[in-house]
Amino acid sequence: MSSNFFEKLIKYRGDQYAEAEDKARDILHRALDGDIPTYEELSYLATLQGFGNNLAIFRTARKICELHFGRKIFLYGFVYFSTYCRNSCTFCFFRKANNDIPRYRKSLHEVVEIVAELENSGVHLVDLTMGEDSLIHEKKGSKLLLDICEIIKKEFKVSLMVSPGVLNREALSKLGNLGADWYALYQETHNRVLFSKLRKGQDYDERMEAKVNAAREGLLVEEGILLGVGETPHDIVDSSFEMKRLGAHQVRAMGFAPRAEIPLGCFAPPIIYEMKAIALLRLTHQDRIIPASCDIDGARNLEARFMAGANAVTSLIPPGFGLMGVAQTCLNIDNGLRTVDGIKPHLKSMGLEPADRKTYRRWIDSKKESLRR
Ligand code: SAM
Ligand code: MD0
Ligand code: SF4
Repeated sequence: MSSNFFEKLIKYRGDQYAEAEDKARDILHRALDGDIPTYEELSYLATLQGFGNNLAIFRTARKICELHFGRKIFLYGFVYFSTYCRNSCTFCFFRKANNDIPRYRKSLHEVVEIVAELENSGVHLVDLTMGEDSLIHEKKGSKLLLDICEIIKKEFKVSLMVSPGVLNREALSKLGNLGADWYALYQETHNRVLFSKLRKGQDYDERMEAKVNAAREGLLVEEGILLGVGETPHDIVDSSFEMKRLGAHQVRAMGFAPRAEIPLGCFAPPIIYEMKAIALLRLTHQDRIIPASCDIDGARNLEARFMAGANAVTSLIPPGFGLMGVAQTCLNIDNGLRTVDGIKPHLKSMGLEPADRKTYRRWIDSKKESLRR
């Protein structure tokens, strides 16, 4: 699929299903009625080519998304708290082996200032993200993380996601008790061989186990995969079902963003490829949150991700605090395009709008309640 495909997709005004193969149409119609495609059916869709087929897949994914979330979008602010990391993931700018990166660790005072700014701007959630900073992952260190989270929960209304890397059960339990809402930890792939190439020296099972433990401790879990890192369409299908088995409440598919300091490679997957993965996730995770991240293309291409069934925007970063994104460390940060006001025109052009804060909080509370049952 080329970018011409995307042009054609935007301009297309005909019957959304007319050009799809009969088998695809049948699976998609059933999916619209709430039937999750089987493994065989999802594999068939994942490898299916052609404009008509993909158009039908995207349209169905968008409709399913609207059945569950209407035309409302959740907005997530992002605080990259510490850029220190003890790991060396081959796809990541923050990996330990990279000497060519400004390392910082924000103070509690700075974090509070940033969260205040994000809350005032209208985000529904703040995502406190960091490398696996030894200061946090040593025994005493996790207290620093817990203290910060406790203050955010006490002083702000905004919901809280924590993305600190692998934590032990005790730390997860404390996070759950202090009222944190989400634990985000992406496997990147559920193919163990590929995992060992991406997350070199890290334990696949330990990473999966942390997510199971987080849910047991009352935290909602976000799981995710990286695209353009050597996976096959079948790996994406496997991941969709693994993420479902885990019971993740938010699932993401994010294209690899290459840069000179990253060893993995120099190609970013085309947006259409990411759209296809997002749409497959929407078919299997119909009532879950699927983000469109500003961390891949800045504010560009958000429409494409919504079109494929995404219902949240993540990685909104306030300018002026010296914060770095993950994949795109500075793209659209200083010019304010990665803010609530910056992305509103993108929502409007699709007839979408931000959800109100109460709707988001109700969604979170109902899902957390069902974890306790
Ligand atoms: N250190 C924690 C961890 O690894 O779980 C949290 C932060 S980590 C930087 C968050 C996620 O960013 C990774 O799991 C990966 O999916 C994504 N990421 C990192 N580098 C990326 C890149 N170059 N392109 C796209 N996504 C990337
Ligand atoms: C994002 N850069 O949402 C962030 C990050 C971590 N929980 C999220 C990958 O794209
Ligand atoms: Fe560290 Fe996370 Fe980057 Fe891996 S993905 S190097 S754990 S910051």
